[in-house]
Amino acid sequence: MADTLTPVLTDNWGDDRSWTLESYAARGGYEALDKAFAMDPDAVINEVKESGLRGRGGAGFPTGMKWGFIPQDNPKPKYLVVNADESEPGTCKDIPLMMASPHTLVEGVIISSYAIRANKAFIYVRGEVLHVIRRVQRAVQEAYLAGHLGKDIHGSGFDLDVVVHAGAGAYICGEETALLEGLEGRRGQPRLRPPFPAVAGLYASPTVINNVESIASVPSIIAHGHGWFSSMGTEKSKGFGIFSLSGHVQKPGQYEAPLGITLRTLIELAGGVRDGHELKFWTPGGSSTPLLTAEHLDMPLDFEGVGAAGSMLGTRALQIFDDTTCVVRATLRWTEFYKHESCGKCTPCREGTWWLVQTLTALEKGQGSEADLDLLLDQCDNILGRSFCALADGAVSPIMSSIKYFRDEYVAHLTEGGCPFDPARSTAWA
Ligand code: L3W
Repeated sequence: MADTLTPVLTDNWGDDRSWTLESYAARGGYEALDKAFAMDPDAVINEVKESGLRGRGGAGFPTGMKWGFIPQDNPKPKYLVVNADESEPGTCKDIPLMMASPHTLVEGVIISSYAIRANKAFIYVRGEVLHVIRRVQRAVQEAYLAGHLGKDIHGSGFDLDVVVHAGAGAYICGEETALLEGLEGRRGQPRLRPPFPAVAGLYASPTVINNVESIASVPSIIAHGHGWFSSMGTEKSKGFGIFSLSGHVQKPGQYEAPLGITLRTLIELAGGVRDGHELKFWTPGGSSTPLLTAEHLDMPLDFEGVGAAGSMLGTRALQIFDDTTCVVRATLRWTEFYKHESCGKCTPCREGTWWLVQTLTALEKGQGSEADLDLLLDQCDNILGRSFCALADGAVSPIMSSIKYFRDEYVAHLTEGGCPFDPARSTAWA
């Protein structure tokens, strides 16, 4: 069983003071950087392209291809921005990674900036997690003092400055263009795309924005070669990823494994579902990815496998719910989150998420009729694909999928005039 895990990013998490430069260097930290500096920047981009690494922030866009979009004939400065605004409900991989091994991220930032010829990089960290911001800042400071950042790094002639930026605690700033607005000092609201940030991003300059885990994967790819990385995973979803199991499993936590592993295996590794209970539903990549059920336990957790089941791999935030959970109540909780976090820029999302909460609240209380279920689906239909960014698409995901798989449970709320789950037994009521 143990060999189903592939600890690379998580390998040093148990080390004594793993977050220090001393500890990171003792394991060969910053050696991949010299290997990268010995290569032409385009060769580094090519190595990442060949590895098959796809964005680990949810969308799975090919990382090397994104780097290749940066127009090198554009005289403007180029920027690298790390999206460390992890806020998707259930997603808990980037924050532990930055806490346990911030230097993996910093080394990845330097190699990635070198590849795209950026001399300034920003790490945009979610505002609420002060302890993480301090830890990353400290690692950046250590890297400067050791000559891994600043002018003429390792005698390569390459200069890089890194700024750790604290967000102000808005979920929307995980959306890349809203993040850029925030970084430029404006209210975090998404921009129209195209132009994509690769062409006109931060200060209208070519900008690569990647998730923490994507950037942190780069040093290992450079150190071991693209063939090593692409030998793991599946045909179109290469490599490994951090799967975060939360909720009703015996041992919640981060499990690093090749893409394509199944939830059945991961739940076994996590000690199983709580004693005496069974899996009822789960999210493959946080609450923005449609819910799945026990019938999907053996589906490969890669971009294609989860997509074929009508959901998305997303951030691999596997939230596990057992048979004590009321799916209607869980869905209402998520919907309230999206309503609260809607930035208000576009009407379908601003007004739509409000209406979703009204309709769902009534249904959860057992008020109304079955026609309200169809009204709810109609509201979803009027939001899906009609909003400015993916936030509202995410908001309708748990609703549409929970009705698809658990319509009977919604109806039971109506016929019983309230939640059929015993509040004392259901952790969803806590
Ligand atoms: C240049 C083109 N660049 C696409 C780039 C684009 C972006 C990346 C992916 O949303 C998803 C969302 C969440 N030229 C390009 C191009 N790009 N075409 O590729 O773009 P896209 O639009 O496919 O996705 P996105 O806007 O990055 C991300 C889902 O991930 N998600 C994420 C949740 C996590 C958080 C959080 O915790 N902060 O938000 C979970 O499933 O719903 O669908 O870089 O520029 N022609």
